[in-house]
Amino acid sequence: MEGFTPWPQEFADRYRQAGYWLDRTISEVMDESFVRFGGRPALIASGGRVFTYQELGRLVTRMALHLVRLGLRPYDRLILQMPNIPEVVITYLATLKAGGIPIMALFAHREAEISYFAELAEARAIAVSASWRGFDYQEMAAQVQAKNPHLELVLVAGPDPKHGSHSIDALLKDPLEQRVDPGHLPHQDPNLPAVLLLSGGTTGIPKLIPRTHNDYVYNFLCNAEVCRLDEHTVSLIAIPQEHNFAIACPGLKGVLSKGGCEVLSENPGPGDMLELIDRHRVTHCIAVPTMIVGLLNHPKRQEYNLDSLEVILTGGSKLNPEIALRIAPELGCDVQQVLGMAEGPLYWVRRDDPPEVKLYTQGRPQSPGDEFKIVDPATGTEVPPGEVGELWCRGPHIIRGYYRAPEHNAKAFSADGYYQSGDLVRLHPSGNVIVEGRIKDCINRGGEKISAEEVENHILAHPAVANCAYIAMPDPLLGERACVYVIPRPGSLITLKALNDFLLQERKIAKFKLPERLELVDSFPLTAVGKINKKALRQLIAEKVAQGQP
Ligand code: OOB
Repeated sequence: MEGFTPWPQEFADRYRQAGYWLDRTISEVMDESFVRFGGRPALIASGGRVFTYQELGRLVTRMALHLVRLGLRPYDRLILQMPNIPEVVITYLATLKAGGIPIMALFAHREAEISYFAELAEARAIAVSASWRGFDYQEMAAQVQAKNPHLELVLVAGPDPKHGSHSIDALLKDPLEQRVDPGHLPHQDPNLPAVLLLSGGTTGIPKLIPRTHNDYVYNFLCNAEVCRLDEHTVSLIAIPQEHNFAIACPGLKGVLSKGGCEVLSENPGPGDMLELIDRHRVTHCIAVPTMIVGLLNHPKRQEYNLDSLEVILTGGSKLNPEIALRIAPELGCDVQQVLGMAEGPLYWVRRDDPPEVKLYTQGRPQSPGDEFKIVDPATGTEVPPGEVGELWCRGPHIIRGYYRAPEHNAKAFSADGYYQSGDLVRLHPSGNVIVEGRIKDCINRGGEKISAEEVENHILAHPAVANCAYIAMPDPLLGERACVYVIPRPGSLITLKALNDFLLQERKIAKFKLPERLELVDSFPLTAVGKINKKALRQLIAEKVAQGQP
């Protein structure tokens, strides 16, 4: 497939021989579960609606047949963008079953991001929810479609489709499987991309990450083992379902592969999460660290029965040890940290690691087939054990290249195929790694990654801005928030509100990327080679924040 970098044959052979790659598609594995666990609950929606494996399987097949009937062809890309409602699960699995490739957009994305993905991947279809919390996704899809002629098919979760789009509600009520034989649905090649994930953590504009069936099936099966999932697992997903953590680490597919049940929370707030844990006897909760802080500090926490909760799986940003220490005594459950990346690497703490390892490290590779080194980023040579360096990873579920990004791939992967993560880590004597920082130019806002260059390009389009630097400032709750240093054009005035109005209304970017502080300056500190010295700016803003300066 054009734009996709496969694993070299020697590695593919090795991964197959070791039993990591099964040469099965995601749909084959899911279909097996739908039959095997038939009458058991597979999915529970926020409103309490329960889907058994059998029912979910039927709806997925039905929707897949409709997608093919509407013109989706094998390997066509479909942008998926919905909140945590059952339709997101059904449409995701149906796209795979129809032979298409879902692009896992985030619900928070707006026209700028969605248009960019549509263009880059030449998407043929988009599936959105109608309007949600005051934003009209259908209207946005129509705007994206107007600029992207290859985007032919718009599907909308909701009853009243506009602009010639199709209602997912109506499709799910039409039992096409009774008229068309599902046996004729296309079969995909397990060596080719199944899903395109979004990169969170790269330098530069966001990239698309091709995950093949072989790599992604192994990814969730391996995760399900490491996180000890089984038929009794009830897993709460309150982070966006489209995120890698929620869909495959172990996420939806890990849970379904083992016969467990996923509870989908539409709302990521701690009140809803506590209520759902109590009501559905949740055993595994997937959360970013800020959500754990929310659960711990919720004023009505004592009113809920959390006895069923065995473990909180957490990653996306660093878990503060002070918070980690409160989990067992206050929530009565275990915690399992993961350093995860959409590019594939997954470093898990193990449930039987000793307490200090569990609380203070972010884990070790999930698979025996994973290789990693900690290197000096300047030279690419390994640092002595215990010293800080960049984490480089290679393995059966780690990509060899971004989708349609040859120039970036040459920089992000070593000649021998290691993914250069941009994360700074140190090896703990236990063999686990500890995250110490990062060298990639992005902001991690409570697990939501923002590429600095992407937002800077939008900010530079403002007529009052001569130059800018978008950087992280420390925040006690989210870890980091975004701050922008701006050199205004001579004679121009700019305020944070005016800038953010421009970013939202003119540039149409996702709200979580808006800078939360604006610093006006006449010049920037520069590095020896004349680049903006962001490290110096980060130090400057950290001092101001620490001193409480407005
Ligand atoms: C997960 O994936 P992404 O792709 O959204 O973000 C990856 C980046 C990492 O490179 C690292 O900078 C940061 O997020 N990160 C962590 C972390 N887990 C991820 N930083 C510190 N401590 C951690 N535990 O975020 C992701 C993917 C799968 C599972 C879980 C998280």
